[in-house]
Amino acid sequence: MTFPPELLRCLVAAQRVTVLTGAGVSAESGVPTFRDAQTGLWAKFKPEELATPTAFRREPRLVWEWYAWRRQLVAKANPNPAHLALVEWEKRASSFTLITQNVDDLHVQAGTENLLRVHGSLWELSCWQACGASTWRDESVPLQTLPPSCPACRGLARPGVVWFGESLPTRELEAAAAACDCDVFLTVGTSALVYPAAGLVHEAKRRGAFTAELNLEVTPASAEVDLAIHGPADELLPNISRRITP
Ligand code: BJW
Ligand code: ZN
Repeated sequence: MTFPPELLRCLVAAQRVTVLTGAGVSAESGVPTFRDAQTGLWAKFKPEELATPTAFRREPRLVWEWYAWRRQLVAKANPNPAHLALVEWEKRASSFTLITQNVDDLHVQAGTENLLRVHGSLWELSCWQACGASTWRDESVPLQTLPPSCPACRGLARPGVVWFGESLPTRELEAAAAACDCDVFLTVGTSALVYPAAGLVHEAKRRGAFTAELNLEVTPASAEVDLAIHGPADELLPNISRRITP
């Protein structure tokens, strides 16, 4: 595998590195990407139509069944070489921020420390009634009751993820925007379709970062970045990481 020398030079010299990941990073771990064709039971639903407050208001049980199915898939998954290469990279970099859109927590499991989960987590729940209870973690598979309820008010609980039309968590979004002030911004395994996360690479470029994309396919970001490399993240990331090790 050959990498453009300009990428390797920039990576070696970079003091501040920011990486944005999407579902493609977890594909090799067996977690379906968001826009993959849904399988079996879910083939007739568009994920974009399930991941909305409107869908949940209309059919909370159906939406919870979809999340329960995904929790059971993710529970069996382990971090792959792409997640692990990012952990190694963080250890060597003077400043490293990983922004992930993934809700599978595989970066947490791999051991990344400076991690911003901008779309939440499949393993967290919150109160749909917003009774004031804070978000809680529930890693049981299967869930004890479906749909689950809020431990404080006994009303309906919701998955602790960010749906279309909802605001991203303020602290994470602000920190992600600050991390656009970097030397290298790498976007990996994301379709670059969902905002505001998809806008971060443009912001980094505007602020002078060298920008690169690693993805199996061409995305709307490909033409904007300084360098687009096509291939699987679980091969590209460990390979890059090895080449920039002193
Ligand atoms: C591989 C690979 C391998 C595969 N190796 N690569 C500006 C312009 C237009 C629209 C908007 C805008 N600003 C906001 C919007 C609206 C909306 C939006 O972006 N819509 C667009 C779709 C048009 N955004 C929102 O609503 C956001 N909220 C917001 O902006 O609030 C502000 C506001 C609030 C109230 C009023 C007014 C304003 C919220 C977005 C939340 C997204 N949530 C989801 C669901 C999370 C929960 C769940 O998982 O169920 O997040 S949607 C879904 O997409 C999920 C993902 O994190 C996200 C991104 O997907 P990702 O990771 O890119 O996955 P895929 O499947 O799309 O792509 C996989 C890629 O991997 C592919 O490219 C493959 O090629 C590649 N690949 N194998 C390398 N081995
Ligand atoms: Zn409640």
